[in-house]
Amino acid sequence: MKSFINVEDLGPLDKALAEALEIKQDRYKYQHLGRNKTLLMIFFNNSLRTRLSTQKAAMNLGMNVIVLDVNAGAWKLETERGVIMNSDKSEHLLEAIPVMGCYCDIIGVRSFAGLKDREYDYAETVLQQFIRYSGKPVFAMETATVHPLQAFADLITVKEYCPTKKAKVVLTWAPHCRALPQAVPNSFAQWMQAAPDVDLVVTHPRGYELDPQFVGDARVEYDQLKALEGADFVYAKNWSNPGVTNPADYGKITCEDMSWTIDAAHMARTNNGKFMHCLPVRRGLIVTDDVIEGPNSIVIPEAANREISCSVVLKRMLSCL
Ligand code: AN0
Ligand code: CP
Repeated sequence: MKSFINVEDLGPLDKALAEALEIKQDRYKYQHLGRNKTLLMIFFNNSLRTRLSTQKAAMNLGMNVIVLDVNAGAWKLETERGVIMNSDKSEHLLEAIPVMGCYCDIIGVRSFAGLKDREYDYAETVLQQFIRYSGKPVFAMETATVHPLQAFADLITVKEYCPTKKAKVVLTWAPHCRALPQAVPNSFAQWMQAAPDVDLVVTHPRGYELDPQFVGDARVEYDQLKALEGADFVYAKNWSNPGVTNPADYGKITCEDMSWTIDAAHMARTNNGKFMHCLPVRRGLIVTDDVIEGPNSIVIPEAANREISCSVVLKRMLSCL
């Protein structure tokens, strides 16, 4: 595997899931693969889970790890071409990327959407430059439009908690005080649509329609309470307006309706449903304390599976070096 961005990069999902469970049984089984191999993790944005789980997965595989926080100690990077570099940005990404590629075997990139220019974000401009100019396999650690390590961990979690029957999974928008990217819901929708035995229903306020390239023909139900009926899993997430129905709204907060916050009354509609969120989560906006602390909240095992999803991805990449 040369890059990991979309669900197709992983090939058949039942095989990937079997590999994930195998690694979970014995996470050091492939320790020999990473000997004298170096992972470079590049963060343009903050992280807790991705930073720790990716580093842990790499260490399980015997790799060396270098972490670069671009905004803390590195030269400020210019990402646009054709500009006169007389601002505070000392170095251009187009030199920085091949230099970084010299020091490692695999690169992970975290670079969120700017939420100003839909075309620029949805072209995955920064990630594509890493793929093109680093000369190394590259994986997304949440980029402008995708968060595949999260979606893969989410799928592993759904399959662990509902291994036999077809699961009704509801992706629900919830309110937030800041404009957040669409990467998590995009990937979640894409992966659940591709997954075996998952019935995905998406619910959000009108105007928050996700990009069809990710959501496909998933059922969209604008009545949140109706969508939650009989759900086995409730996957809450805020996202800013994707600008699909109205391009001028891209990246904006166009709904602040607090009735979308997941509380006990929402969960009572479900089939004793499990509560999921990628974290970090803001209590009182996305979800109430009682729900996230309750017996049906599986946010911690979900986060733990980030180590497993990343182990599968790194193992696949190491096997192709
Ligand atoms: C990010 C987001 O919504 O994409 C990261 C989630 C994994 N969240 C925040 O910025 C709070
Ligand atoms: N879920 C997730 O990716 O969390 P971090 O932003 O903390 O890495």
